[in-house]
Amino acid sequence: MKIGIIGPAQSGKTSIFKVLLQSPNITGDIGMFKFMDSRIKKLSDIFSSKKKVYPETAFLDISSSAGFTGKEYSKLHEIDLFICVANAFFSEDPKKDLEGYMMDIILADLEAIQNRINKIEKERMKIKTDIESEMKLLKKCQGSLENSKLLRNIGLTRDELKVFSGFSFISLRPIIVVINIEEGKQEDKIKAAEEYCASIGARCIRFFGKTELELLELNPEDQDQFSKEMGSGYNFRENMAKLISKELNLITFFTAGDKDTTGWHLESGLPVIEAAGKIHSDIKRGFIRAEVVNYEDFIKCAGNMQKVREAGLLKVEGKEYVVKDGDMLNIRFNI
Ligand SMILES: Nc1nc2c(ncn2[C@@H]2O[C@H](COP(=O)(O)OP(=O)(O)OP(=O)(O)O)[C@@H](O)[C@H]2O)c(=O)[nH]1
Ligand SMILES: [Mg+2]
Repeated sequence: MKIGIIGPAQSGKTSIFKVLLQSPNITGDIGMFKFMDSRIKKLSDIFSSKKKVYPETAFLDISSSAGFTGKEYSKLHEIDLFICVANAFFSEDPKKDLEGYMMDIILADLEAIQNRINKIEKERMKIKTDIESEMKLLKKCQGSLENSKLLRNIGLTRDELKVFSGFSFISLRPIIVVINIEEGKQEDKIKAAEEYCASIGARCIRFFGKTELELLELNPEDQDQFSKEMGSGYNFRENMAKLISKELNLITFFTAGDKDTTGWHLESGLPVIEAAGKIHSDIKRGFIRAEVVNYEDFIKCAGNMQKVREAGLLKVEGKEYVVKDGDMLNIRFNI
């Protein structure tokens, strides 16, 4: 899984990259993002775990400020989700900037569609796949893009999406907009940008770029203090992690013990046998049963397994059980 940071020039892409990776001095354009999850810290305290392990994903700082040329565009194929940064600390009109940038995305996708249409028309005889239905779909998408609609908002079916699996259309991927702001500034402009995001179906989040960058140089306690000052609920990295999980349809399950507490990502809706496979292929192969308690129930029982059992909240499940967000798994296996 890969996430790419895009956005207009000087909007704060690299700043966000540094903050999300907690690396003020990072020089390259790729790094691993840890999905901060306060539940992991809590569990690790309860279990006196020696190590805390967060789910991770690769992040790319993409310098796309000059638009998307053919070569850059094809590189985007590997990106699962885009984070688009809007400058609201300096720009006169962040909403207009965003609209302009979305237009760049739409134009890049239109060009890719046009190229595919041209190719099909030129090589009609040589192409073995069902070109008529692909052509129909391409024309439908072309029309939507010409009406400034992002492809992800036009209700493509699962089968239609399959046809496009080999393409890089940017507007088909989820986009989270980060509005880079400074305290007490431009509230009306920020609101306008947020309303625009809602109108295109993109979730957005506020980011105090300058302050966050300064905080990066401080120690974790000072960072926590800042989060508290910003009011409950402001924790950029954790909120970002939640938004990304939502957009990518990921849940987090946990394994916890004295060695480590680990958070694992799993696609929502999958059975516990797949979760077992994430932990280790041997555990999947030798799966017998899973003992499951959800984090919320565990905490309600004061983190005491005995109480969890007495309250009947420890479930024994077979391999078909669909894992829920926050499930703590203890998988019995035999190989
Ligand atoms: N005042 C203020 N400055 C910021 C903020 N965020 C970023 N900057 C500054 O704006 C400049 C650009 O930030 P970057 O993070 O490098 O932006 P970028 O989008 O990566 O820029 P390019 O890669 O050149 O397109 C830097 O000098 C930052 O220090 C902010 O929230 N407030
Ligand atoms: Mg940059």
